[in-house]
Amino acid sequence: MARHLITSALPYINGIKHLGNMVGSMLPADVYARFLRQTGRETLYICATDEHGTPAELGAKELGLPVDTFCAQQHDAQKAIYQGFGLSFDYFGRSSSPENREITQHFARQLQKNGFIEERSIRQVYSLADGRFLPDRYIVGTCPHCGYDKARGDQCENCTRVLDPTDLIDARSAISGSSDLEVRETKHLFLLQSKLQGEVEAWIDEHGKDWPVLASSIARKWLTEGLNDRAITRDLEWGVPVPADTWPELAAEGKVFYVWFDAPVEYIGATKEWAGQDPENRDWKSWWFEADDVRYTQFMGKDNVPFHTVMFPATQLGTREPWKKVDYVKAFNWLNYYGGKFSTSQKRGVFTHDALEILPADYWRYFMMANAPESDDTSFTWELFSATVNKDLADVLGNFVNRVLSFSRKRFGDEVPAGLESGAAETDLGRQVAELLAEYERYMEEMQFRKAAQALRALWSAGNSYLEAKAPWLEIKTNPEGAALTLRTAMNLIHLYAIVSEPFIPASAAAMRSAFQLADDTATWVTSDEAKSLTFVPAGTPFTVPPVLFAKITEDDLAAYRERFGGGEEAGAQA
Ligand code: B3M
Ligand code: ZN
Repeated sequence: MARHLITSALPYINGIKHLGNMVGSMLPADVYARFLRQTGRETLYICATDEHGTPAELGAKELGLPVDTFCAQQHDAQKAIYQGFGLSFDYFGRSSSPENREITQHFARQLQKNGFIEERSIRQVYSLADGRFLPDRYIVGTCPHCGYDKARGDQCENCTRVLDPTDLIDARSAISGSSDLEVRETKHLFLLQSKLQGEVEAWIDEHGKDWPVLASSIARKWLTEGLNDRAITRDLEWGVPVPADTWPELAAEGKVFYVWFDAPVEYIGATKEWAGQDPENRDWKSWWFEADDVRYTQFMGKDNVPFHTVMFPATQLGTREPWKKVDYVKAFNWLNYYGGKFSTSQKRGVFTHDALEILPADYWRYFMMANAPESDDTSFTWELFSATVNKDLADVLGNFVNRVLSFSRKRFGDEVPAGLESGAAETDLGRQVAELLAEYERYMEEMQFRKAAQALRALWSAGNSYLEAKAPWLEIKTNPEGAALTLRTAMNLIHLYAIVSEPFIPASAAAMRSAFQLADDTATWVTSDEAKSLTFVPAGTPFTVPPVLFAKITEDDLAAYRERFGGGEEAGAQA
């Protein structure tokens, strides 16, 4: 059986991420990783902070901190938030680690040895006001392709095109705002991607066949436009240094690798960091080198697709070593805020630390996955968020759990009641549950998360319909044994929900599961037999009634959130 390697795009170190970042990378990766583990697949989920490059230097500058201190603090802050969201990384590393430095330098040496790196003199933007070169994000201006006026020197976040700082129209320094710029000569390393174009094309032809359209179309667009040789070094303080054994002159000038050169390598670097914590039992290389038994799935927003489907594979191919390449690229569109963009720089939208301060992680996890921007951009609005929470989580699931357990305790005490043998209604319910579960599993297997969330919700609804039809609160008057059967069956559903809902709402799932003091409750998934018979939790099992699982969001809450974060009109006007 294949081992599963999962990575989600590495969040940049500068600043707390917003919900749009979360839903496009880490959260779906976590949901999938949890599902794979629960269904018995060996799984390694790796992520890390992406720490190099201009964003880190600019972020540190803003706070007046040395860049390494800044990164250490930001890493800890992000890590705590992801823990709060229940993200089940096997390891959350740092691209500034010695492991990543070593592997990145190894990659560069291999590429050099194989003739894919060349030293070139180039003309670079130099800011007289700032007394330095302005690579990548140190320079902003208007995108020559789409006209977006806040395009950065390395990429236009509006049209996702990769740019060169000299492409920008009306360029200015991001540090001082000065447009007193001139172009100067300096030497840099170039990755000769043009030489690898054919190989990358062949690789995508073979391996990209079953990728979602979003990923494969972006990859193809890039290839059609032609792979350009790209500078992979920068004049920055903070980064993986160019190794002196191979390029003494550039190393002496203090050049470092471009952040997008070392960031994907950190997937491997972080795996090595993980292994270093328990060297007897963990082998990083077996996941990455000649790892034919590994199925590797990447999660990312659409702006990151070119780097993962074209540039990094080109780098890997160019090493002429058997590094594991991605098998499946799950890409996401944008989650918008009222139709406008979430924006870190403009601090618009809901940020992950604020989200956790307001409500428990499961509310956000469920909402985001149920509305994941898979086939199109989707929008976060407070109205949709509260409607989803109130309906799906509070009414459909939470209310079912609470109603069943408290009613049963009131009428039959602290143990699951015995009552009649299952009848026709239970057989029907079992069949329906087994079908929905199979559907849910299929969508999860295919990483169709919105559909999976719908199937999960349908499973929860099936319980409600059963309960409404049997109406144990009436049944108890004329047929107490029948009511006991209904409640016992409903409690079995709760236990089943606890297991299968875990990928989406892990904390609530744990609360539901621990309601039952079952002697041997180690099952990680539900078999179809268990789903059909709904007798896994036997009569006599002690149970407790957990506190309300999901509180409803009131009109007052809603007003307060709109006030605090800005509602529709304001965001729409800015968009
Ligand atoms: N840090 C870009 C981003 O946060 C970048 C991803 C790196 S993945 C190797 O959008
Ligand atoms: Zn553009």
